[in-house]
Order: sequence, then structure tokens, then C-alpha cells
Amino acid sequence: MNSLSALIAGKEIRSNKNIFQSLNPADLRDIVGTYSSAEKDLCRDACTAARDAFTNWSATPAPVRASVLQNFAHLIEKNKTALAQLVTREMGKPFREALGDVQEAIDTCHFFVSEGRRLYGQTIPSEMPLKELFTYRRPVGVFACITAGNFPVAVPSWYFVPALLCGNTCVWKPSEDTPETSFAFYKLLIAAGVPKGVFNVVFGTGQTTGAALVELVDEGCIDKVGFTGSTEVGRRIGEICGRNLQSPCLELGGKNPMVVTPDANLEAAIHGALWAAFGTAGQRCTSLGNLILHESIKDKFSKMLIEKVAELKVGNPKSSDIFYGPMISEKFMKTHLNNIETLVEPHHKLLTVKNGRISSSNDWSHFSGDAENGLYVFPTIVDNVHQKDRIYDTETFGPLINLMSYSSLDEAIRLANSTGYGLSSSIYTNNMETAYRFKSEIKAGMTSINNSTTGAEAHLPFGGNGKSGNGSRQSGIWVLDQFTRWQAVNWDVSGKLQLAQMDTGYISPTDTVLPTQF
Ligand code: UN1
Repeated sequence: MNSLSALIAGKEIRSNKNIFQSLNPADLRDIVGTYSSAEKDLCRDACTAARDAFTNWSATPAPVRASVLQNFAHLIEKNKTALAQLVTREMGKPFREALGDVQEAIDTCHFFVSEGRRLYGQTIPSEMPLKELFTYRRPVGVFACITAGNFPVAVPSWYFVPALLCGNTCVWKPSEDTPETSFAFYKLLIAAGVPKGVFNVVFGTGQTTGAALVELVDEGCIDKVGFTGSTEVGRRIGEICGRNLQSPCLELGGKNPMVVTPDANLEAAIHGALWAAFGTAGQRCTSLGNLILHESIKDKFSKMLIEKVAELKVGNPKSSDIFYGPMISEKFMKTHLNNIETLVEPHHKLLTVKNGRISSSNDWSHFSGDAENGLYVFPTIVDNVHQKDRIYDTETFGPLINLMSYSSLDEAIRLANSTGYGLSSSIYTNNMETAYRFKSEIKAGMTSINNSTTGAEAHLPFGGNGKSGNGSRQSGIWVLDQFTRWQAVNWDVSGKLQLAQMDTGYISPTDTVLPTQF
């Protein structure tokens, strides 16, 4: 049977080559979808379709483009339950969180719909008479985007809603772990009124379709790349874009720190740490990596944390009372298991009695899923971690956190800032001066005071520094700089050639104004 490989200019393109399946990670017997990895020629066709559609779409008035996104928001709202159920089934996050993932897309649409009536440029005075200056935001062109499976609705909406609003046309390579959710996203966008060729999709794995798509930057088929995923892949994409003098939007890994000071509300900090570390089974780029505790509270806090972790409910993401569900796919589970094997050193202490995969022979009293057919793992706490350890600065992308201790605020900030990543961060404190210093000195692109490292809202700048990205920011007004270029316009109505800096008529001062006194 032919499987869906691409959606180009409104057409479904099928193939029986390079087949891959999307499986329900809570029950691998449930095949959610069967797709085919698009090859380079198909990726090129998708870019050509986007290029052909660009002329009309970019000339469509921004408020009209925004009306399509308003329809999109309306359709997502109407289909919210079905879409969230699909997210849970295909990717494994608890249903409540899947609803949040979908909500984030709705919020993003609401924000950008009214941006369609702004998309402001400026009018600027000229230094010469009968001349006016203006700035305009112009669309960049063909936008190619590769996204991860952990936020299969929210993160694509962060890219495509503003990209389309600004007048760009798109080619999307969604995660191979969530093609069915991506197809649903596409159907809603098309039903919302996106014209043919404006939004195209190529399905496939990162190594095949993703790599082939990005190579097309060298052929001049793509004007802008967006990528959410690992630092390693982001670096390669950055190299390809760099040699073409393009600046991609890169949202990469994190090793996000949380500092807890002695005066903090420890109950609140425990809840924040638990959610940051183990929510979504630790599979957010903003998940907590290093929990940095003041030495005076470390024992007490660790004990409280262990007690809470021992009660965590893991299991079928459809049930309303579980804390986290399965790993997104076999690949993520293997990476997590491999991290425990290779990064935990003899001087570390595992504070969780059981670690690794949950199974009938390695079970967990609070577990409620089908362990044999699902990809479930235990929460893991690694104690006695130091700055020189590999686990300190390696992103693990699973339910695993490190415990570290500090004695001075300088040391806490140094530990929070030295992983090389700089995505999110957090501090729990009730001391104003400490909070002030932390937010000023932390190098991460995002920080929270008395809240989790995760849970960014859809209208704040999202992005990181160092190994977490190239300084690009998504969301809110800031992302407009990713999807538009500033154009400066000089308009001279004087009917003659006026030379800048020369025909300016600047008024010179008379030097001697005050009479000398002595
Ligand atoms: C991601 O993991 O790639 O801030 C995005 C958060 C979410 C988005 C995470 N709103 O945790």
C-alpha cells in the first residue's frame, strides 16, 4: 500500500518506498500511522511549490493573511479534544498536557491575528526637505522548518503562525515520531483557507528527509530555516545556512539549572522541581537538568524530593491522575537508558532505588500502564554531581536530574552558568537581592523566579544562548525579526537630486555668543 510522503501544493503524494511507522508509545501494538520518507527530489518540489506561491501570498494584505490564522485558531478550538487525544496517543504526554500543547497553538494564533493589523514599520524624518523615509517589514521568502516530536502542535505553531502572517511560504518536515498529528495540523491549516502551495509538508526521518531538505539551501531553494532539536544537528544546519549567508532560527538543547536558596518556600520549590524535572517525562528542552541546592538545606530538600518522587504516578497517559507517561519513542527510551549506564560514575549516588525501564520484573507500585507494550521508565535522581562530571553538562532529555550543592550565591550562579547551554533557568528564593542578582547574572535566555524552568508562555521571547541556539528568539513580537527583513525606503518629492550629508542645510552656530569678562 502506498503511504503518504508529502503534501505539495494541496496534493497528497504517496510512495511505497522508505516506509516508517508512527507507534503509540504507551502501546507499541497500536500503529498510529504509516508514512514514507520523502527523498530530495520531493523536498525540492515542495520548495518549488512554496516559491511559486510566494508572489501572491506575500502580496496578500497582512490583515487578510491574519484572517486565515483566525480561522485556524477557531478550527483548533473546535477540534481541541480530538487533536489533544491524537497528541497523547502518538507522542505519549498526559492528556491534560496535550490539551495545553494545543492551547499554546491557539494562544499563538490569537496573538498574531491582531499583529496582522500592526506589523508596524516607521515613518522617519529625512535630513532634507521634501523627502520622507519609511521602514517596512518584508517577508523573507521560502521558509523550511524541521520540528521535534515533544510539542507536536505548540512548537510548529510558533514557527508557522508568524511565518505565514508575515507573508512567507513554508515547507515543513515534522518529527518522524508524530506524523499523524502533523497531518492533522496541516488539514486544519488548509481548512482555515491557506492557499495551495503556501504550506507544504515533507514527511520522513531527520537523517534522510531533514538532511535532504536543508541541503537545498545550497541550491537556493530556501531563504530561511527553522529547527528545533539537538545542538549537534543545529550546528550542522548553522554551517549550511552560514555558508549561504543565512541566519537560521535555532532552538536547541538545554541543561537547565534550578537554584534553591535556604530562605525559599521549600514546599513550592519541591513542586517546581518535580514538575520541571519529570513533567513530560523530562522530554522538554526546558526540563530541569541540575538542581543546585544550598548546602544547609540539601539533606532536608533531597529527603522531601525522594518522598515525592516515590509517590509519582507513571502510566497510561490517557488516565487523568498520572504525572508522566511513556518516552516518546524507542530512540528516546534507549538514550535515557544509555545515559544512566554511561554518565553515572562511581562517586555518584542514585537516590531512586529503581531506575531504567519499568517492566513486570522491574515494577513500580504507582505504575498504571502496560509495561510490556509501552516505553516507560523510572524517574532518576543522581546525587553528588560536580562541575567536572560529564552528566553535569550533557543534556539527557529524560526523567533524570542531578543534585548539586553550593555554599555561596557566586558559586550557585557559576554552576548555573557553566554547562555551555543557556536556554532556561530558575531560582527559588524569598530574598529580593538574591533574585535580583540571579536574573541579572544568569546567562540563559529565559529565567523564572519561584517557578519551574518549563512552561514558557506563548507571547514572551523563547530561545537560548550558547549551545542552546544562535540567539534567535521565537514567540511574541520578537519572532517578527525571524520572518521579516527591514526595508528602508527613501522618497524624494523635491523634483531634483538632493545629496545626503551634503545638501542638508544644517544650521551652523555662531561661535562667539558670550562677551569675555576680564
Ligand atoms: C520545547 O521543549 O521544545 O516552555 C518547547 C515550555 C513549553 C515549550 C517547550 N511551553 O516548557
